[in-house]
Amino acid sequence: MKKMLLSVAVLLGCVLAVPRAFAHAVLVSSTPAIHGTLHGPDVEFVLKYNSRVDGTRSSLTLVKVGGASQAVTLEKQPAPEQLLAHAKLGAGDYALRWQAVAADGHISRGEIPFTVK
Ligand SMILES: [Cu+2]
Repeated sequence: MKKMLLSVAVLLGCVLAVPRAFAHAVLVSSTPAIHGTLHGPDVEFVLKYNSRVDGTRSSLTLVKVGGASQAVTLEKQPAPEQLLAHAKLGAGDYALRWQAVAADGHISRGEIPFTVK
């Protein structure tokens, strides 16, 4: 309950403090899609948000299911609302954990489970 109140407060703070165009980042679409499949070994990650994200302060972590996790280096942003990275991956199940810093300074996080064939 306390945690829920806190997120409501954070959300409210965001809505009240900044114009709508600069709200914190919500993932709109991604490659891979959630529970999507990619063909390896060369894979591309593209994350699209509803608002600008700071590519220098955002981060991606790749977790192999039943294996290790590794940081993924973000490349030059193709657009202000997008994050881009590449990796070489063997077949298996993975999760891409993202942390995005929006223009209002708010951090949002999420996870994209996907499979490499
Ligand atoms: Cu925000």
